[in-house]
Amino acid sequence: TLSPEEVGGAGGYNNSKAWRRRSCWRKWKQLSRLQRSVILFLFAFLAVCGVISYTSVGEPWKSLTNKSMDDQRTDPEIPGLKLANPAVLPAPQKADANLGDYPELPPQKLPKPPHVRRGPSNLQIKPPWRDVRLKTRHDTSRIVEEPVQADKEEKTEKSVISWRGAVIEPDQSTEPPSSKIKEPEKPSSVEGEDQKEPVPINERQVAVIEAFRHAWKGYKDFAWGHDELKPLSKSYSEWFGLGLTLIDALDTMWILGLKEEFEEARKWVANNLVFDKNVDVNLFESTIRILGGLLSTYHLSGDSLFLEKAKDIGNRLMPAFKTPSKVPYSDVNIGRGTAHPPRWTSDSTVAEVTSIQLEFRELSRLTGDEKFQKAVDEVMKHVHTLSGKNDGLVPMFINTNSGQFTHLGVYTLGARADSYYEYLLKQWIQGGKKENELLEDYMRAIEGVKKHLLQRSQPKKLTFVGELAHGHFSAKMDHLVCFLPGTLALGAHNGLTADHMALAEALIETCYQMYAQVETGLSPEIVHFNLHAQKGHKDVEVKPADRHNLLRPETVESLFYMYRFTGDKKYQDWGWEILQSFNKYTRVPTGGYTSINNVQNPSNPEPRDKMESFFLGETLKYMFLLFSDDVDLINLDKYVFNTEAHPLPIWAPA
Ligand code: DMJ
Repeated sequence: TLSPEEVGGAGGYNNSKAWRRRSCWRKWKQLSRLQRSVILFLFAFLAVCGVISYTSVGEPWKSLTNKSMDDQRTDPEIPGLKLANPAVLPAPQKADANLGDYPELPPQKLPKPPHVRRGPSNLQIKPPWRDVRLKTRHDTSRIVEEPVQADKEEKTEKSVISWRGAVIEPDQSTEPPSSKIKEPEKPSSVEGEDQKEPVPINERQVAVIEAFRHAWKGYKDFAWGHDELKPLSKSYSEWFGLGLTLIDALDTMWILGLKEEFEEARKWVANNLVFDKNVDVNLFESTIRILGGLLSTYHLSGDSLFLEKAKDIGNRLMPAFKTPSKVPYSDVNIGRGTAHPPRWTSDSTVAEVTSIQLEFRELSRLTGDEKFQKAVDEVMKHVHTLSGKNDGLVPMFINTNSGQFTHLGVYTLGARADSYYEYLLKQWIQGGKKENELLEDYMRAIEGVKKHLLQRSQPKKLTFVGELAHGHFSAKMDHLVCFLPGTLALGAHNGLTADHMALAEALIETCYQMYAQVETGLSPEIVHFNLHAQKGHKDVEVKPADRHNLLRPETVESLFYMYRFTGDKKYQDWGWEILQSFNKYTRVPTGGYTSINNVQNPSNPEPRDKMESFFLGETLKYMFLLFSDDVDLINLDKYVFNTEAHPLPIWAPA
């Protein structure tokens, strides 16, 4: 018999339902009593099972969900750690709010392939080289006064620019990529930033551009393609023979908007930068300057040339990790693929083996090749477990055979240990604030600094970080330690305790005084602080062997962070004073700047005839950023600077 649907009559759907109901009922009545009872019993049984499974399986499922949420919590249980949430500082906080909450985001525009985006004509981070005029700080106070407006701005920005960036995928983890990432990652430049009006640059930034151009002129005229300029003898020096200054300066040129200079330097990289050379390089220095410089330039420019070069040098540095302990050797022959410690020891420097992680981890993320990250993560995990620390403070040396610290008992935040502390925090930030061991070590170390190394000088009661040698405190502080206020402020901005910010404020004042109390207005390499008030004595004493200045960046670096996070103009003014002093005592008329031997003698500061690559890579870059009022000019919620001032993307929000 055909059903009504098959006949296709009008109202077939309803008819068919009635027809089905009727035929079911007929069939049911045809069943025996026993058959009907069995069927009813089965139905009842299934219903009871359903109720049981809801009550006994449903709840554990719920608690399982809660548990995994707990597991994902990033709040570490670290003594003394109070994660302030939201972060303790006013400026720029918008990226931290509701980080995971983007369900309604429209699909992100995919970044264009790197080769399409290459070149300053398509700057992702807009260079402010047009329209030079003074402008007041685009400030947080206005945002505070107009919360509604600020909220509106935030929402607009969220929907236009994913905070995660066009490239930084939400599922990026801190695990080595392994098979997860097959395709190379794209550069981090944020699409939406192209649409933003750049903040015009101000007079001080123009002065930095002028200083950079002057330095670059010297390098171009007398040292092109070589490692360092010798501006007085109008020649150059080689360290690795890899165009160190040129590579270190690439991203600075990009940020300063020097497109002609950048293009010319790019050509040199394309045609002349060859790593297949029988030359010994220092693993740390070539990682932070060359690998770091190439990676950040790749991110800013989107030019795959820089990634190719980064891969090449990264691979050539890998033999350094072939040691009995996997703690890397200090030196690698990048042509031969062999590595070795310095001639006189099998020790490596602690700061050197623990300050290459940001770069190698990023190289893994970009290439999809886990070996880089695995090698450097292993070092950190190993150091995390080592004995010989003093309340989180580490000795300066580590043996590549045994993997143990050596020369125990000496603790400093200066040379040979400095960037260990910096990279604990910065790796934690880079990885999306998930790797608790790093944070734990960082927090412990800062407590160790407070307990063992902090003192106040006389007469001005400047807070400084001294050194500890076998239980004896020394009031000696390297200029290198002046990275610390910036790092502390960065930690506080990322939600760590407010007293880190208070300490940062005290220490940056001290670092400034290391310039202000000296005759040339430039800091010596090392100072000794007076612990006892003596008539006519300043806080800062300088020994003859320590009175040189190498054009180092650390104080300017910290001034940059302090200004970004507080908006206090005094930090810009201090930086401006320092730039004047560099111009007065280190500028060489024929081009370039020189390190000097005597910061205490304004009539003859004794030029050393050397411009370090970090003057262009770091000092002038941080100056430019310090004077900028544009928080999006290398936004600190999107980028983390390596220890050579090369910005690398933060992988994922916390
Ligand atoms: C740079 O190479 C880096 O900042 C490093 O961490 C310390 N020394 C110089 C600058 O002073």
